[in-house]
Amino acid sequence: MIVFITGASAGFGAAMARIFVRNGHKAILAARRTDRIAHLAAELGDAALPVTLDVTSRASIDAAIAALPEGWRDIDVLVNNAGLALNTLPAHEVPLDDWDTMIATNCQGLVTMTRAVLPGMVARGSGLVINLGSVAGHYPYPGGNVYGATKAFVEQFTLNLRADLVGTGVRATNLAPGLCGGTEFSNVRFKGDDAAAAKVYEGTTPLSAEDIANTAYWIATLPPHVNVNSIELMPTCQGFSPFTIKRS
Ligand code: NDP
Ligand code: 8X3
Repeated sequence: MIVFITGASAGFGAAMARIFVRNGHKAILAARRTDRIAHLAAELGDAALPVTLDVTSRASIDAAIAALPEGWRDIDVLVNNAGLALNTLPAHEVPLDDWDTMIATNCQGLVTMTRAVLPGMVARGSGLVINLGSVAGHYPYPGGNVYGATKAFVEQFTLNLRADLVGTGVRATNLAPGLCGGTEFSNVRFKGDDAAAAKVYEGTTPLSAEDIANTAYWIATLPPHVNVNSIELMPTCQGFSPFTIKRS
């Protein structure tokens, strides 16, 4: 299989690249930080191809796809993993730029990548798009505002892809993890405040990037007649909140 992974420079994406390559597949490692994907490609050898890519730029996506060398163009699996949360401030205080960046990356970037890769899959009569959703797209929490909304978008877009793709042989999955540690996610969300990021995981055994990579690998290696529409994972230590009731 040829697997195109966005956000392969860290976290889930890097872990996915490792598991696919170690199991004999080829991985295209896409992200903005060229040095990070080059380093990972050096670790993984000839079966990994680093591609500098900013998913928020349609020109960057088009150029990256057009420049894929012979032997790397027939993408079997697209993992739309690049994404981020910024901030946990309430809706009336959070900088609008943070919302714009999340929408540009998690929604606009994801659909643009999908639109670029999908025609080839449909023409070949096979393929799989795995989109990284989140529990934040299923359950609201304070400060989740636009981040959660982008992930709800990801899930509905994935289901609507399924509606369009029935009969084409192309599959689509929304992969929605809960609390997951050991990635840069919270450092990005708290804008480099490592203490605040670490606090998120204090006293927990969160999911790991390897848990998510193993799940993506399992989805991708199911028989072609099986489509996982949506799958949600949480660490055992995570649960649900009761409704908030503000009493006077
Ligand atoms: P990380 O911050 O560790 O990795 C995010 C990746 O996205 C990086 O490789 C980053 O690469 C890439 N990225 C960000 N913006 C862009 C962009 N504009 N263009 C290309 N690549 C970009 O996060 P995780 O691995 O934890 O998260 C991966 C995905 O999973 C995200 O979509 C996240 O929302 C989702 N998720 C995470 C959870 C968690 O708790 N960790 C739980 C549920 C879902 P670079 O900066 O080099 O471009
Ligand atoms: C990441 C999980 O709970 O931090 O998508 O929103 S959470």
